[in-house]
Amino acid sequence: MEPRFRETAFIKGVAQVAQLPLDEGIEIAFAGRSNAGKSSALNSLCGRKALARVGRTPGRTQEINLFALPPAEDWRLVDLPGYGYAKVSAGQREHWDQLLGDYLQARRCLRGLVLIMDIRRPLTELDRQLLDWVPLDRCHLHCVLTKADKLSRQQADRQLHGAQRELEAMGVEATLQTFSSLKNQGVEDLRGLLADWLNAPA
Ligand SMILES: Nc1nc2c(ncn2[C@@H]2O[C@H](COP(=O)(O)OP(=O)(O)OP(=O)(O)O)[C@@H](O)[C@H]2O)c(=O)[nH]1
Ligand SMILES: [Mg+2]
Repeated sequence: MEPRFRETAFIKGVAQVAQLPLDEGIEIAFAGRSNAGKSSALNSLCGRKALARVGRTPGRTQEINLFALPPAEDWRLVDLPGYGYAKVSAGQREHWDQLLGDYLQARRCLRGLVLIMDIRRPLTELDRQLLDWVPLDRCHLHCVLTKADKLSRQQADRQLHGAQRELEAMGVEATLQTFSSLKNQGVEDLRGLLADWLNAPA
């Protein structure tokens, strides 16, 4: 089945894993540092201007937001809360970490994680911590280096290869690509990859 990204529709936002829909079907989650460009990437992927909120204030996406992806009844895209925003209380941060960790470790229908990173600083300490939570034995990982429009083609390629080498050194198996929501670059590659994940046998 071909996913119809343009028809993606918001289901709900949850602040607790207990409020998630039944753990069935297939979910593809998007994670990344606050302000990395996660919501923008989701909007580009779905060819929509305002599916996911793009905040000028970092840390806006505070809940797990779920979206239905047709034509399957039970395919979902999941916008996870951004991490690493400094100006929040310790309690709030703890809540987000907990929510993120619980989701990643407990969710059986999680088929793949798309890690959105600013191409100028991929694989920060917090990204590495997140990778520790991802059950890589049963979940694909794809790294999207976004805001590529901020760099020359040559610089972007250098960043991509650097990140690739770092992941290899960490023993983490992942695919990578450059991306720009602003220029709509890499969108078709991302759509193709997610379609493969959705259609692969579990
Ligand atoms: N130049 C450029 N700017 C981008 C790109 N993607 C996002 N931005 C900008 O980066 C800022 C953050 O984008 P968001 O998509 O809201 O980031 P986010 O990761 O969802 O942030 P939180 O929800 O706060 O965690 C916004 O000002 C966007 O306009 C891109 O590809 N190129
Ligand atoms: Mg966001």
